[in-house]
Amino acid sequence: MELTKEQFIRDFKDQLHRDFIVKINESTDEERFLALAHLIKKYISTPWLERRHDLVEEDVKTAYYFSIEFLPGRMLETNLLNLGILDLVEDAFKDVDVDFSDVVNAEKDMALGNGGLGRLAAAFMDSLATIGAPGFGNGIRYKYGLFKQKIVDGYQIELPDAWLGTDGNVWETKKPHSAVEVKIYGKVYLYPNKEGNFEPFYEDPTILRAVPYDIAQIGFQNGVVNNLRLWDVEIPESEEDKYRTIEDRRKIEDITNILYPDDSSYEGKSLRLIQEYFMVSAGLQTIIKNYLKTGKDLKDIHELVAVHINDTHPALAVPEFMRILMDDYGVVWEDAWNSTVKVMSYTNHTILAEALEKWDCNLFKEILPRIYQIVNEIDSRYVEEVSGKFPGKIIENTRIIRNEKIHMANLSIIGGHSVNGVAKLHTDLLISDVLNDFYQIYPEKFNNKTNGIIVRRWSQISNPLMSDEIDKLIGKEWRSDIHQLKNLEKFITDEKVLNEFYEVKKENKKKLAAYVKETQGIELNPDAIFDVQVKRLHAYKRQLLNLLHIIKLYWDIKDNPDIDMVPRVFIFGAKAAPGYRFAKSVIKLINEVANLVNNDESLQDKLKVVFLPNYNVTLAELIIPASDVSEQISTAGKEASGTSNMKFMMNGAITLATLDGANIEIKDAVGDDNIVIFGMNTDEVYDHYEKHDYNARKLYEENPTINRVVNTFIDGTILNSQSEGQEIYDALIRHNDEYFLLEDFESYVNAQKYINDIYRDKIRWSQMALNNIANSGRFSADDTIRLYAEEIWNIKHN
Ligand code: GL7
Repeated sequence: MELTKEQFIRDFKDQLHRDFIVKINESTDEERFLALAHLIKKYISTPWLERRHDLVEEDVKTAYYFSIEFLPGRMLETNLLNLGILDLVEDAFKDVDVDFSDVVNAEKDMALGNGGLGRLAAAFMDSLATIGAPGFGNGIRYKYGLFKQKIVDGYQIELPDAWLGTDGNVWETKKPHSAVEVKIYGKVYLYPNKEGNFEPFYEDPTILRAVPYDIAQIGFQNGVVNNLRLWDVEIPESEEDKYRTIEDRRKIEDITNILYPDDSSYEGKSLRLIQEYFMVSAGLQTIIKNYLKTGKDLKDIHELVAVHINDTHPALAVPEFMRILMDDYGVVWEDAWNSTVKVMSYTNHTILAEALEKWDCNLFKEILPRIYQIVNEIDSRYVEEVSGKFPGKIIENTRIIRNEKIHMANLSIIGGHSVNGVAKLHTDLLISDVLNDFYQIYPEKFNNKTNGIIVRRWSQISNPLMSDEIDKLIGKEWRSDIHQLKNLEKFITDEKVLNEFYEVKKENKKKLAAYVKETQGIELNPDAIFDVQVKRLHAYKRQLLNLLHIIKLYWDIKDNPDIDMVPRVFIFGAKAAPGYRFAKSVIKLINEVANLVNNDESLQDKLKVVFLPNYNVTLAELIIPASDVSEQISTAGKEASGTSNMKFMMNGAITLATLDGANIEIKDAVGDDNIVIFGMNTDEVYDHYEKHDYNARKLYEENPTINRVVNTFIDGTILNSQSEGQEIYDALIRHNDEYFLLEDFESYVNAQKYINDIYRDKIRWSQMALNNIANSGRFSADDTIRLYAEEIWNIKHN
């Protein structure tokens, strides 16, 4: 946008005066942040306001991304960058003597998501606006975001994240006039009407008022502003009499109170099902109303509307869309179904069995009586359609209702025209294994869309030093055209350049070290290798394998204090789902091993272990630029894609990885010499499953290193963690090590030795790092979303 620094300073002062009746030099950082955010909203209000009107008026097909999670983190810098005024504002703040980073830090992290899945949804919002595509988000305005993690005595403690405070979210705008009603519970009777259709009659339903809050999604320097709509629940005025006690009211308010804190697993809680229906129903009602403003026939709605089901949580979009078309607008089943399938598309984000949503029929019927009828009908019609054409077993396996459960993935696949996985390997596994039965029926529905990241956030915003260095070498165009990063390859043998990148990394390490010193009191040596594993804590992600290796190093140094190794700092950040016992035990043990190692002077600082509490997007922005090694060590076949792996590579960290998820594509991008791969591949893992021949105890008994490392958990070396140590020992030895840590252990140790060796060769290491940066452009979410736009939604973009 066109704006001079002087004008901005005037606008900003005005805003501060008006909002807080305060002069700039007397204002607090929070006031400055809020005023700046208000000013940004003012700057974008016109394009934001016009966006939907324009789309409706010009009959432009629009995609709606339905997701139960959106995890944007902080939005101030991204918004300024996308408006094209980040530098200008930083500069202006210097002129008026305000520390810009303090203002940035006054913003709370918007954490309406658990991890990769939610972060991806937020990234796609940015990318949709950036490629100028008409794509809007639809989700829930949780009062409490993902819990805040504190570590007390080594244990995870969860604290509520009351991110809205008393004044709400500064980026949002409440739209009460766009509220809609959503019905749950009660009984539904169907009466035949004159046209021979059935009309539902609701007896004693609970009526909810869904109120939207809109958040602008600003495209990167292109004048486009899309919308993310988050729904909050209220009690409708007409129903007030029913809710006299605080407790009664709370039952309703609870619906949008909390984000379920489970990542890659789910609990069959009725409140969650209500959340899913609530956001889906409110979103679809609004979409259909908007569509009708075009004056077109409802049976052609698929020509102007695409709805994306991000994982199965919004899968109720299929029967709800049917319900609205039939019950509210009188469309006949066949036409409604024809549109529904063309409108809906679905992304699968995991193959873990425990994450596949299945709702108990009785619970489902009680909460969503009308939707239950429709799902039943979809199921019977599906069986009718495919019977005789496919073996009975395949039909049985793909039905929506089976064993008194509603299978949400099946509903999403049958009710949509597209199913995609999130990395090549993941999609291959869906096709060949997890969803193979469906693949036989609908091969044309399957496609891959490898995840991507907002490269701008993970370079320009979180790593300004590296970004400036890149500018010096290849100019600034890469900031808007990420594929130009490839031009960095020219410098791959330029020792001066390599040294400069090395120094940039070191500066970022010092910054992180200062944070660690301040918050944890642990001193880190910036010349050590910063070896980082930050992600949700999950057995399949194998933080425990990392810890086994740390314990091995501990014993190596104890045995041989003169051991020649590059000092190593292991950094962890990880939240565990509050009910996930094993994960919490791993956190406790990481912290106790950290205590052991960091307080043992005989290790002479060769080894340090840091667990950084409350890992979130904001912390990631500090950690990732400071990382040398990116740990992506999941059991092959388990991590659908991963996205932090992409963020690390683009910041010049070397990926230490199994051949899992998008790691494989990172390897393709950088070449075998610029990544360190270890462990079993997916075929080898599957082979064990088939043959049932894995024997962890044998490895434990026969390999003296493994034996010693595993025994460390139970022999009293690690203090204050007897029961957790025993639990881990049991998981590995008595329960046969479900994720094959012991089988991959040696290969991992060797890979780590290799890392140690190449790190000594500063030039070689820096070449690897630069190669990673140069080839990271292909993981831009802008490109990913372009493929969604073209191949799934059929919407236009720039
Ligand atoms: C996830 C996958 O585990 C992760 O590998 C992937 O990158 C992400 C986005 O596609 O989706 N699936 C899932 O259920 N969660 C994820 O983060 C919570």
